[in-house]
Amino acid sequence: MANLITPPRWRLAEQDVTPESVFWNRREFLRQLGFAGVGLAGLAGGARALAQAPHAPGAYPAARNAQFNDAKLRLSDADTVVHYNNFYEFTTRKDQVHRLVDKFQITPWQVEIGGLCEKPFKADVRELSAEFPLEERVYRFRCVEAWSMIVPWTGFPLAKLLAKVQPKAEAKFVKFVTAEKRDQMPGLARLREYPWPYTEGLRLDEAMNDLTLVTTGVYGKPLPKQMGAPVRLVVPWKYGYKSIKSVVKIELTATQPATLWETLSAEEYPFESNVDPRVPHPRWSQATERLVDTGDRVPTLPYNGYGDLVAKLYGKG
Ligand SMILES: Nc1nc2c(c(=O)[nH]1)N[C@H]1C(S)=C(S)[C@@H](COP(=O)(O)O)O[C@H]1N2
Ligand SMILES: [Mo]
Repeated sequence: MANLITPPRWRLAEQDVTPESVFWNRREFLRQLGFAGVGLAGLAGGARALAQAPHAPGAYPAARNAQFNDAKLRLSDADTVVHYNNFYEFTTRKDQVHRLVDKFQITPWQVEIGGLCEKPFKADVRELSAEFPLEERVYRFRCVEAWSMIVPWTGFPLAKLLAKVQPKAEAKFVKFVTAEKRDQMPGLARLREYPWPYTEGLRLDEAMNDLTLVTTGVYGKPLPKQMGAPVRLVVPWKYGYKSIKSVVKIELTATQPATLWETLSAEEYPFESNVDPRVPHPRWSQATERLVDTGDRVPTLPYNGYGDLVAKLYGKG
């Protein structure tokens, strides 16, 4: 099971500076918007409105919501974060994901929201998120492999999207599914035994919690492909694998959905997966974590530091 069962490697192969235009796939965004060869300064009229849409460069940076950086966390270095990725659909090598995403097509991108709800719909991701104002939130992010980072995400609460589709009373869980594009994701064929597509799930009350963020950007820009463009989830009190990337489907269900990692190893990657320093992974301690950019080792916090907002979901606090 490759990296998730291998001791993490702290030395990054690639610390060198990459031009912004490369690591943010900026040219790609412009091409998708039909602005290839046109400078942003040249946009006018209707084009300007489009540039305000959540997936356009003009929508960024969104205003920071100060409520979600009360600890005044120091942001992790952006260049390190965008080149250190887990995205097994491409490769298990964290420093190589960004090199393998060129062929990954993120426009057009339909997202389907259905299952046990009154108003299911399917829409392009830009329409879907256009009605929800974007905000920036600084969250701690803790991978089960015991590395962590502090990231300014841009997005909107999943609760708003769920309110729009109106979950039925029978809905108790939310299932999320990543795109499965065989021709564009070389990792799918290499990890043949994995139960693709990548799926994740939350209880409905977890999904409705204000912290759970539908995420379209990072560091004040649209998400780069290696970080789960055009839309991913961020669930900061749970281990990183719950924060599923490049989502195409969201489904309300009555029963707990199977997830990729739980299917592979329920003992190591259970459905709930709240960050908990007292519960070791079967093969390593979860008491501390290593910040990806500085290499500093720091204590891991219960619920990754979000107990005041989520412990109540588990009958604690
Ligand atoms: N579809 C998909 N989503 C995924 C993963 C993946 O392999 N595929 N990896 C998960 C894991 S283990 C982590 S730690 C985070 C990493 O997100 P980042 O690369 O943006 O830091 O994405 C999560 N979401
Ligand atoms: Mo992870």
